[in-house]
Amino acid sequence: MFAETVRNVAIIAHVDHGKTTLVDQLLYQSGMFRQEELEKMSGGDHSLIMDSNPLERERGITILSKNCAVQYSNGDGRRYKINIVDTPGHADFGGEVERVLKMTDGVLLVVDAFDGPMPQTRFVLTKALQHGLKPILVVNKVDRPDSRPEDVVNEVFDLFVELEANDDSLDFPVIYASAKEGWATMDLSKPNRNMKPVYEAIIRNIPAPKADPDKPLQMLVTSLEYSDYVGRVAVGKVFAGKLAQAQAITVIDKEGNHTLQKVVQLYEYEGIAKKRADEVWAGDICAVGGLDPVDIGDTIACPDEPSALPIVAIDEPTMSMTFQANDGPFAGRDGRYVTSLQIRDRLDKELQTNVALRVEPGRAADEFIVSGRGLMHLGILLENMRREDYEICVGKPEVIIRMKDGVKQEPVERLVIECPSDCQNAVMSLIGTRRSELIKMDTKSGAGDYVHLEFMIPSRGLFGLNARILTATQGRAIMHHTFERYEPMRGSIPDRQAGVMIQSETGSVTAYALDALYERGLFFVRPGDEVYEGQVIGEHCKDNDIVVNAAKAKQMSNMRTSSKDEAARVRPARILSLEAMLEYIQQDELVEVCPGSLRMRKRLLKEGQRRRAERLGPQAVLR
Ligand SMILES: Nc1nc2c(ncn2[C@@H]2O[C@H](COP(=O)(O)OP(=O)(O)OP(=O)(O)O)[C@@H](O)[C@H]2O)c(=O)[nH]1
Ligand SMILES: [Mg+2]
Repeated sequence: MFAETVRNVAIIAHVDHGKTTLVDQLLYQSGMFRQEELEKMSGGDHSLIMDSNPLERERGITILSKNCAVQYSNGDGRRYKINIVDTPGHADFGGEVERVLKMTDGVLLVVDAFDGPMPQTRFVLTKALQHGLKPILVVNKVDRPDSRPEDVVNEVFDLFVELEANDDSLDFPVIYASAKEGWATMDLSKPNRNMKPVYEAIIRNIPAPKADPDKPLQMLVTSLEYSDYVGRVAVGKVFAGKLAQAQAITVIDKEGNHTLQKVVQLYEYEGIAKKRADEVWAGDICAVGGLDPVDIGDTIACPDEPSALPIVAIDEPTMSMTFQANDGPFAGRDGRYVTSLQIRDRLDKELQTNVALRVEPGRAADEFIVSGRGLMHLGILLENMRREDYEICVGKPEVIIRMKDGVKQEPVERLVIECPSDCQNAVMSLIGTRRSELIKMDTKSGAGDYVHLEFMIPSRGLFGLNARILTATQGRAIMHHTFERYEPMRGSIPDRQAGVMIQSETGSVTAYALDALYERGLFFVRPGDEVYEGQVIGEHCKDNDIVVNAAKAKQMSNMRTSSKDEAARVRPARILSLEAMLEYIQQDELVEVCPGSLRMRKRLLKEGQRRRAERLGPQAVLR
């Protein structure tokens, strides 16, 4: 039977533990491609093949989960098709991981041989166990000089026990690998030169899909892609029956509505590409183009005997922010699409495939409330819009509060911080003010004097924390957090403590002016930068906002004085990333996101307006 020669496997892990590098190696070593082809696909600059979109390459992270497939012949002469799903490791995309797991029958749980299990390892493993998926542990990066593979295996085992895995799962096979160097072994004392043990372990340990080709067609849509030619492309596994090109099908949505449609394009995966297929059999993963309507969680069924598969839960957003047209004085200088109508169209298009995103009208006509799974999720959308020549102003991200049984609830996250033990006090005092509780404190075995701290903390408490922890520990601490659950609202958490410096007039920043303001604080701008009235140009060293003029030119005089401009004291500007800016701003401020620039500004640009708003109360400040 066809399904017996198919394996569907997802690669899951905490961020950066090497999932995509591993998938790339599995593609490289499958023998399906010539070396030049692979080099071309990776963009020729040592990028990962599977991180194919420009933002993924720039940031070195996976944003979208992706399918690929390799052929593998094992010793018994059978040829297998292994469908591999690479998943994103960042916590904001956890919901996507959970969904794509529905396509698979097993997982490779990749864990860094130094880090050991981290918060997202726990999250994705919980989901895999809940779905009854067979795990294989891949201890990756064993080439690292500080690697501690045996300890890591024990830690993962403890995690399985803590998550109440059954005996069968507890018996997980272990592979030691260096995805980067392209080798894997089941036994560290027996070095190996290729990835063969990984293919073999998949075929041996991951069950063939339970799929009956003789039953009526059922395919579950687990992700969506978008093509300019055919619109939405539905991706998922065929659980029963088979699908053929041009076949009539019934799409059953989550409410149980049926629509009769036709398969316009049918694809299966081959390598990293989608290949046109005449037929796709139960057990395989495929993509269907030309359906409308179609959505995640829908079942594609046979019109004669349509029956729906269990629905796929979609994560509710936990964070929202307002998007509005750029109404600052530099609007339209940089981007091509600036009107609120253009922004709305772009958001509508995003909603086609970005399933965890919500868009609602805002308080004002040109304002939208955009909600998502976290700062990274919304930040990536903004980054993509910048690249496509949009200009947008966005407000301070807010966590989404829910009411449950008459009680206000807020998102709470599991936060892990690892740092040398001499930093521990600094970390604890920063976290202490943020309504968190310490749930675990360990020394990290086999890793010098590192400590491992785990907290539960309201998502609100995470704003701006990363930057402060890095400063307090001179960059020696690492921190990761993952959404855990909604809990009754905890007390207030201090806002940004410092005030800001607000520019008083439009102009170009001078070294002379920065020198005169040297004692006042830090600057986000450099000499020569164009600034405008109402722009936030620096951080005040005190807790109140002040209006300054960083564009003040030196008075011209005939006399040569001691050349102060040449000796101007200018500290290096503090250049914040988009996400750092979003964490930095307060409610009366906006981040202006343009293709070539990022600025922070007051919502109300004129000092008079701000004063009036202050008198009338905070609501007036929010227009
Ligand atoms: N030393 C070493 N580094 C590795 C190994 N595998 C991956 N890396 C490095 O780890 C970093 C992250 O690798 P990725 O493959 O992008 O990790 P990922 O798990 O796909 O990351 P996300 O998709 O963003 O969650 C890259 O800099 C890799 O070069 C390995 O076996 N050894
Ligand atoms: Mg990746």
